[in-house]
Amino acid sequence: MKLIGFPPSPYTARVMLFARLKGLDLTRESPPGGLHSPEFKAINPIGKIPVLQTDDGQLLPESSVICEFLEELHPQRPGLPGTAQDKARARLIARVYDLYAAAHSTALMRQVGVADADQKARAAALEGLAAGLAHVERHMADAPYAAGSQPSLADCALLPPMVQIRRVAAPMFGLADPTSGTGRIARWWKTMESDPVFAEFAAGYDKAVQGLVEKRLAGA
Ligand SMILES: N[C@@H](CCC(=O)N[C@@H](CS)C(=O)NCC(=O)O)C(=O)O
Repeated sequence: MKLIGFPPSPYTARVMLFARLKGLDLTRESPPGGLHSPEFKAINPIGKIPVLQTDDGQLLPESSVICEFLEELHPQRPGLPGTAQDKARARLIARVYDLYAAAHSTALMRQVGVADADQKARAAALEGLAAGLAHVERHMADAPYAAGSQPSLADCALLPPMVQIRRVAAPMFGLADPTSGTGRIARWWKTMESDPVFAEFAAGYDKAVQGLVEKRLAGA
């Protein structure tokens, strides 16, 4: 199995981290011909990464669906632990982030390196992102992991965007950093920093995000 995606993509990172949490060997490859190429359009006509390619050649887009597929294949491994309620909470955190916060974070990422960026759109994205994160926070467990006492899909969904926010929305655009202070996201972030698997992944992903930011600032 391989995952088609780019390292700075938070959705690609979600799947790579979930696979790591489950102890699965998943290699990543860039979209053949590039993201906007006819080759990649044949793989995913929606034109989005990531896409999972199974060993028998099946193609599966959408990061949450890919994670659920890996979970179905290996339910005995870590990923979605606990009761039905625990699993629902993990899924809900990922879903709420995707539905109510993700688009705003993407909008801000797209403004990096844009000299005449739309200030109204930026303000709306900052407001929307803060509101979306507050919704996420309301559904999080008190500690230590996002959905409870064990790591789950929820941590894998939240870690990449939070790394992005710490690099872009907070320092560059003035969003109140959700990982500092006393809120649930801040307490959860401390767990991410002290858990070797998540901390190592966050460091690597941060480098990928930093690389993208530098490229955009340089106008590439
Ligand atoms: N809902 C999708 C979102 C994927 C997504 O938006 N991927 C971005 C990269 S982070 C992408 O492929 N963007 C390319 C484009 O919009 O042209 C998922 O969860 O996989």
